[in-house]
Amino acid sequence: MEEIGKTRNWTKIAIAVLLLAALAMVFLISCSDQGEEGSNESAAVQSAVSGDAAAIAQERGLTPDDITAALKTYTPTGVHDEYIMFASGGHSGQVFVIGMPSMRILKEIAVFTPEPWQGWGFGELGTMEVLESGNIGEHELTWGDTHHPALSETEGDYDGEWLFINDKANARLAVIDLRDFETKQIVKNPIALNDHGGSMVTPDSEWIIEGGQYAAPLGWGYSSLDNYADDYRGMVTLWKFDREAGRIVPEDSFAMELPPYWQDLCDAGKKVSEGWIFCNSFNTEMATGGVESGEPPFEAGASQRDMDYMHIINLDKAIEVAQGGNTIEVNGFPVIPLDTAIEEELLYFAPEPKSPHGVDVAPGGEYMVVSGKLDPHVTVYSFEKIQAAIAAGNWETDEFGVPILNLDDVMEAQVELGLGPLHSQFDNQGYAYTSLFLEPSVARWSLGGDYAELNDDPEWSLVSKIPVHYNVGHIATAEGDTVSPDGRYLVSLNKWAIDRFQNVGPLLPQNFQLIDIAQPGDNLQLLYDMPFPSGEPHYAQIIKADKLDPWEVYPEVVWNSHTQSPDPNATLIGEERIERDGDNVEVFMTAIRSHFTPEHVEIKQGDHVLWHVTNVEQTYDATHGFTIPLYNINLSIEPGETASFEFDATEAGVFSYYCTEFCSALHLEMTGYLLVEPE
Ligand code: K7E
Ligand code: CUA
Repeated sequence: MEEIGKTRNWTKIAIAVLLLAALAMVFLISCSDQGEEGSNESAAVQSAVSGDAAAIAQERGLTPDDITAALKTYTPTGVHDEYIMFASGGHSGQVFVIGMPSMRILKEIAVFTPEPWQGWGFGELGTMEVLESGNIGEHELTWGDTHHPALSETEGDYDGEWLFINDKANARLAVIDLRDFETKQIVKNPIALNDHGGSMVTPDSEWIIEGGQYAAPLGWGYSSLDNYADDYRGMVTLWKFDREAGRIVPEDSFAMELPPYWQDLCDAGKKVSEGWIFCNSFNTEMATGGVESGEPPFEAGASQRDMDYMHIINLDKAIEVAQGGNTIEVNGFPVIPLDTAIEEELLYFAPEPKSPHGVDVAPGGEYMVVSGKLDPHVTVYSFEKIQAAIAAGNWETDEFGVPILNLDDVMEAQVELGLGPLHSQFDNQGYAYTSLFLEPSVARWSLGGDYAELNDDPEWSLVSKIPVHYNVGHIATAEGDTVSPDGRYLVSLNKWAIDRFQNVGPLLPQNFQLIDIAQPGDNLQLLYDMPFPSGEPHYAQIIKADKLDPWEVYPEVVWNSHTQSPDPNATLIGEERIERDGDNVEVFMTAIRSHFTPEHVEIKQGDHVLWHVTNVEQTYDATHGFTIPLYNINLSIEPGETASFEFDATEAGVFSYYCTEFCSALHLEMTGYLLVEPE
């Protein structure tokens, strides 16, 4: 039987190869007016396809599907990817930049965790300052649990300028400048110790949403779990982003107190629902755990009720209330109290089944999609119906007095998809995609309303499913959470890899799977498996590569990348010097292939040293590194950049500093002596 199957496969391969040969012929004919070179090349393509390709496919045991997948993803040398994916790095605390469809990792962006290649957190003053601003009091934090990257948007579409990401473990938010792919700011949430529902942006990135998760007394305080309903609270924080300055402005930001349900993910309304935000929640049971004392464990206690509450927040009105000063201060940060939120009609609930996860707003803003982890459906809410229900004033309230709209009044549809639905994304063909953790697979389903005319499938129906390997969390489609999704590709961010790769010991990589979603209907193709070896990424966003316009080198040979302006301590060639003022020594150094100037720095034990290095190169990719042994100093100085560090020369000795980037044939000679004379 197997043999017959194999023969059939080979027949299919032969057909696929013939098709390719035919394609090559068409290509050859269409190129025939391009002169001899073009036609030679085409002939070469044709013979490679018809001859070698079949032999290679046979030798490697490739199926016809494998061959098309390879053709759809293979990216020749020098060819750039069409899309760029920004993936959270999970507990690496970083962000990863990945080209698509090749799935090549292009960069790790250091965010919450020191990273030596970028000289992030190894003495360079700007990086130390950013990392230190994320500390909690005296407590130095050297990692993060990055969850949800958010690209900045203009009118609901990615604009390629900024990237935001949250640290779930410590409730922090970071701002990354996409001119140089560097983290510029970390802010610590003043009222919560951890978060989850961040970061999401409003359609013009004026506000960055950071929702909470595990309720606790606001302001990092203490209260016994016996006082849970009274003292514990949920929250959502709205950070004001100043695009001009490229910074979050904490003084203009605020939070809203919420009942101690566990707020989960949020999404900003867009188009028709712009000015509102939506957060799902779970543990409306207010379970407090305690399995060790005979209480139901959280997983059971927090899953008793059939419904939790989607939080519907009138953001525009909340901004007015906060700016009007109708707030209390918690840790010096303005918070709209829950009672005020209710009185001012800022907050409503809609029931959502059951232990929900994820809330995703459709491209036009008309619908909110919520998945119930323990319910086989996605529930779709209509913004229009929500508005009508609010206007009708027909509701009950929860024990805190928050209005709960009737599910029947606000629901547009429920679509049965399968087991363990989590997160949804959208495309340009009227489809939504939802990850099914337990199956594990990704479901394609059709939207209704105005989206129905974009495909031939019946509205609000399951269209297709594709298995993924294994245990999918988030999924990301190209620009799939904007007002104009591209479709084309979907990446399934799978938590478990199990047998997909060579065993590398009990700790396995995650598995990103690239799926072709370009064809409508029951037509999804798995293209590529990419092991992800650093932390557990949760979410990713995928942007069209041509929307990004980063610098090749810094704009001027004096650049401070933290202020994004000329550095007063920059040193040009001929200006190198060592200045001494008592025990304080200041070094002004240049770096250019293949030397540092000066090459001797002679100081005394006990000196305090402030040292600036300017890379005076303006050549693309001519980065120099700089390290001094023992003192834990390591910098990356990109073309045009000035980097500074300081240290106390407590140890006497001879320290060879050198360039850590292999920058030229004489890179090993790019060195110098730091001589610290004993006291
Ligand atoms: Cu579903 Cu943190 Cu977005 Cu993980 S969350 S999967
Ligand atoms: Cu500069 Cu090696």
